[in-house]
Amino acid sequence: MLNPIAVTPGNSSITPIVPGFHPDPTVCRVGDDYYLATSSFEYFPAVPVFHSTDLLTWTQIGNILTTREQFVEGEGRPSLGVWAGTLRHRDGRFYYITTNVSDIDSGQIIVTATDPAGPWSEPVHVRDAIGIDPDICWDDDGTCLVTWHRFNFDVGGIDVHQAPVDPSTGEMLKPSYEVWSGSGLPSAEGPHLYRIGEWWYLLYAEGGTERGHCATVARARRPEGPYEGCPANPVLTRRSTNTPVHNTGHADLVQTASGDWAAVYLGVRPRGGTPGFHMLGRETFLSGIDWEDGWPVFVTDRYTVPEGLTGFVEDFVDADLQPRWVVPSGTLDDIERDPATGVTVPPTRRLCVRVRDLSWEAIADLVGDGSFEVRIDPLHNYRVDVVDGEAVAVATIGGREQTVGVAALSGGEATRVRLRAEAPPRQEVPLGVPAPDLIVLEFERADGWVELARLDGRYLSTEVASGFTGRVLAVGSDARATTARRIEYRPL
Ligand code: 6LW
Repeated sequence: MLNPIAVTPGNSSITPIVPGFHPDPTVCRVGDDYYLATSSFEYFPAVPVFHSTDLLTWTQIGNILTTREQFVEGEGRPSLGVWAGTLRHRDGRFYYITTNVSDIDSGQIIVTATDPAGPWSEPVHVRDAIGIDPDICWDDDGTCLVTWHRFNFDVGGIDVHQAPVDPSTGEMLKPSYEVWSGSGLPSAEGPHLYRIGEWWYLLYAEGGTERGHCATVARARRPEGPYEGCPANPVLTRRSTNTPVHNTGHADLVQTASGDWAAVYLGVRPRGGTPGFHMLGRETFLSGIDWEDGWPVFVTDRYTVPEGLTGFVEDFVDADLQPRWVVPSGTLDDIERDPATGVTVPPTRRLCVRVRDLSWEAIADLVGDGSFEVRIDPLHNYRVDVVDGEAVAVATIGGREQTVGVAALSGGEATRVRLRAEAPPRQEVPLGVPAPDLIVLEFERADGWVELARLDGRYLSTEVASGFTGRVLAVGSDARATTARRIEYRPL
């Protein structure tokens, strides 16, 4: 049976608060204001940062790592780059700590700012902390503690390590020590440490970031341990449950201004049968938190999340690009903007924006020749090339490129290209595994819209392409410069 669950739109257990690929969320509160940051992998500027006053509606206010000193590009492979981090506020200053997996030997990166919209400081490196998913926290005496998922090259294992660190230099003040090795599931990672009442809590992820993902918790009287695991572990998981959101885990707690507790966590929305395909990467969800016997209890359906706030129209007339625009390699410096003609992306480059909905359409007004595509990575994408008087639909799957539709343009200076993801027709008796969605590639001619191709969306999913990211829309191509004077995106 397909999708047997009756879902209530807007329930926080099924509707993300930050849709589109925004995994590993980390959150902090300052007075009545909440700030949230997520991983961004190869994309630059890196680490989108959001603001909210109610935990439900989030506005992107910038990106944290906006220079190539803060985020060294390295080899720039898909899904490397910036992984999970921690955002905290202390004594009037925001701290953000993360790992650049493309530059793993530089250890953990700490940047600080007084305004989370930026600018953020030059990076400080904790060079002796090799591993991923760092947390930053302060002991009762003000000592800064960094806790991370250590790569133990000697035994090939992994564990959660901690060290006191001078955050202004990155120097470790004493050798690191193991604090926990998890509840026994694979990959104890994504640790966050909190001082709550008489306890120190370690909330972390386990089970790997796929269908077995979960959040687990341990507590101790001192930050270095010894820790005891929660008897109810895992405290958050959708393993083996038939719900529309899967892979839930990697959570971060926040106390609300009114004294309640909540958590942000990641999850995916697969479609197309069971176990299905997820196209948008891992997204950020919100949960209520209750406390029972001194342990956090996730109440994932506590909140009603508003939907449909993802659409935008971009005409590129502002001096600065909106923070939603990113590039998978290089910088934004050679992306030209002219209020009269729009944005021009040179050959081999892409200007990208995350897709944030399960069903959507996007229209790019291309001036002259150019390309508009939806991609999950360079080897998996569908695009329309406008070239030499024709519109050409091209599908690239596993790096193999094929032309799947061609039609003549009707002339004129600009061509509107439309990409759309729509739910496939319901199959009462599915034969084989149904498509998660259909991608329709179209362009506009004097006599109306022309459909070039209608393609199975599974090939632009994480289950096929692998990796940690999700779909983006991209302007630009390897072959030619693309000028776009307007891009419009809306959920369907
Ligand atoms: C993240 C780590 C993980 O740093 O995925 O599978 C990484 N585990 O917790 C990238 O999101």
